[in-house]
Amino acid sequence: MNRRKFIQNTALTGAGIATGVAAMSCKEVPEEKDIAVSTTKSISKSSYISISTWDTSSANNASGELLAQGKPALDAIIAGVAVEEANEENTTVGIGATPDREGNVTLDACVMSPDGDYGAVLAVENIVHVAALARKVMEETPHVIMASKGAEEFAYTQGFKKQKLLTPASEKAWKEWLKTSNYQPAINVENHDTIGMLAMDSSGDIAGVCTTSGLGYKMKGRVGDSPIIGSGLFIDNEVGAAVATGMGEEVLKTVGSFLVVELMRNGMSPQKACEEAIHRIVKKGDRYKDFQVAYIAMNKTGETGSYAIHKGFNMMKYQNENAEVIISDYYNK
Ligand code: SD4
Repeated sequence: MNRRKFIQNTALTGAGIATGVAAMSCKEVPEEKDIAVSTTKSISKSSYISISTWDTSSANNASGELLAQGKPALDAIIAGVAVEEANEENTTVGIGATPDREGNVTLDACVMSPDGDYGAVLAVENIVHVAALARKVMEETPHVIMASKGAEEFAYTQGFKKQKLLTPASEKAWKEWLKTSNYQPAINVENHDTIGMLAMDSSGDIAGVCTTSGLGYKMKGRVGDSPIIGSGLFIDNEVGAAVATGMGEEVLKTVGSFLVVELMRNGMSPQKACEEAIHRIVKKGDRYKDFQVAYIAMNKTGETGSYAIHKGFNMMKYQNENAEVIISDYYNK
């Protein structure tokens, strides 16, 4: 048990960033090539850490670099995920995201601050930076969730610009999809790249964010776990934080991120807590074979963990000017 296998770790200079792949298995794993994941290190008070879901290193490094400058976790994560929200190539976040089956790009996001505040926007159209908008809901309104047209109108009052989110590429892909209209979210494909990001700043305060367009070709009006407190994201600054990605319906039914944080409160490591939350889903029956769910988590001492149902999930980690790609361990071996 707890066998550690170091695969590769390459330090880059200049930008002060290193990229590497660290690997560790937390259970008996038959195949060396499948061994994965998770680093656990203690963090000192003056240290900081940012982690994010999937291959979102530009976003996570942007957050990490702000933390390195002493910026608060909340500012770092909102600026971090904004990098991907503005990236047209990412088809599950912000501009260029995959639309619903009627061709509307609708975005969901939420944020939690170290003092336990929460803000979210659901099914918003025409606004790229919905994580920043969720923060505005948290800080500038008496509410915690705003949806659809109301959220969009609120955005304009806060100075957000109206922007078309359906790009020529995402429109072309949607028109292609319409030929079959086959709704079958594929593991690690249509679920890929929603960003959940968690950060602890040099004061030891934790904040988190989740931003997504949800599942590609979803039904009009569908909202997943990502903007919902306790499911897509949960922070308790006394304990730690967790964020989810993948099939939101399943995360919602197990209130996954809250579960991970509560398990950490009861003494589990972030790694074990992510594993247990995945087990709650897979033990319901065989349907897990057709969808992906993954969690990442951190606790107050700077330990991190990640776990997925299926192979192919990564966590980005930036700590003390060192950026790593963590290949996540997974259930379905
Ligand atoms: C959702 N959980 O809307 C999101 C999708 C996702 O990576 O995370 N994709 O269900």
